[in-house]
Amino acid sequence: MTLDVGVIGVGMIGQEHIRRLDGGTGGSRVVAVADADTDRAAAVAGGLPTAKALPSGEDLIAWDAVDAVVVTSWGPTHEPYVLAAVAAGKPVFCEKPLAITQEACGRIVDAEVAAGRRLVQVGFNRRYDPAHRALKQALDGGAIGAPLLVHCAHRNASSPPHYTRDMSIADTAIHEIDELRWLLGQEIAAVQVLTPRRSSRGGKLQDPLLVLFEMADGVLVDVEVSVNIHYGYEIRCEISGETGTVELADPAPVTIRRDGAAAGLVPADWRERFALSYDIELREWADTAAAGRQPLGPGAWDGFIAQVVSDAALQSLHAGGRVAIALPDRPDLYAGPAGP
Ligand code: ISE
Repeated sequence: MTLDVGVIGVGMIGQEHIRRLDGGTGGSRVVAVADADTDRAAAVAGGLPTAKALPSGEDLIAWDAVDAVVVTSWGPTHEPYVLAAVAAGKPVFCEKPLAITQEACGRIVDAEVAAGRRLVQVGFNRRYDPAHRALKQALDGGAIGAPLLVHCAHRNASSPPHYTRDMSIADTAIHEIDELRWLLGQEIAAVQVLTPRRSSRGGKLQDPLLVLFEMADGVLVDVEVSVNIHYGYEIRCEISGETGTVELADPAPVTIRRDGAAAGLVPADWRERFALSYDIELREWADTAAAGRQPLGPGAWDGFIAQVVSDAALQSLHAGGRVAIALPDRPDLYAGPAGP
């Protein structure tokens, strides 16, 4: 079966996902697009062999020709579109964050529980990055014994003009929040955000940040969040265990030796570093949806928990101090092992 997909939001990541989903080796195609910028939606549709531009996201979700929905629109619009897709009984892939408040995420969880089946997948793509999967495989395989400490760095070369202080947590570190739950198989019990000396390159931003997470089993995690580090885009993660350490290898595919130096290339941005993870993520999502199966990846509950932890981190950023995190019981609909 060919999965006919509708994409809401045809900005940069939306157009990238369209290229991943339309034709190619997979069994999906894009038959509808919608965007607040209707001219841009028409232009994108015009460049696709089988796509129409619909007047709104709601119209796209309601159109019978759309089997499944991708939401890559502006964050505050995620909730209504995801709720509409769930109400329509259509699988929906929503780029992170699931919604911009934990209350909105909770409404999506409630809607899925009421529907009695999982339809929502959230775009926490690191679970699909081969390097992160190898990291988890080594840890789960007992290569270093029980994990004790984790050291992470999330480094952007620069931040866009619309980037705010809170986005360092809600838009950037939210990846580590989901990744740690998946990697360690534990919930985050507390968080504290420390504010070191500011980079002169960060303008009014508090940049960098140091985020300290306490996992439920006692593992401690430190995450450097630097969003104007200039040299490139780099994601680091090292796990220190009872008998050794395991860490993400340097991303450089090559090392250049010249002028008395040896240097590995560093990706310019997250699109370059994680292109393959997005390919794997969208392909698995589309194949699973086409087969009529529930999504295997991070779902609405993961999106909700990430938002709860993100809000706690923001509380620490704003008011200082350690913030304990109390999580509600997980609905039975979301029981079972964390996704890939
Ligand atoms: C962006 O939205 C992402 O998802 C990237 O992975 C992250 O590194 C970047 O900081 C975010 O703005």
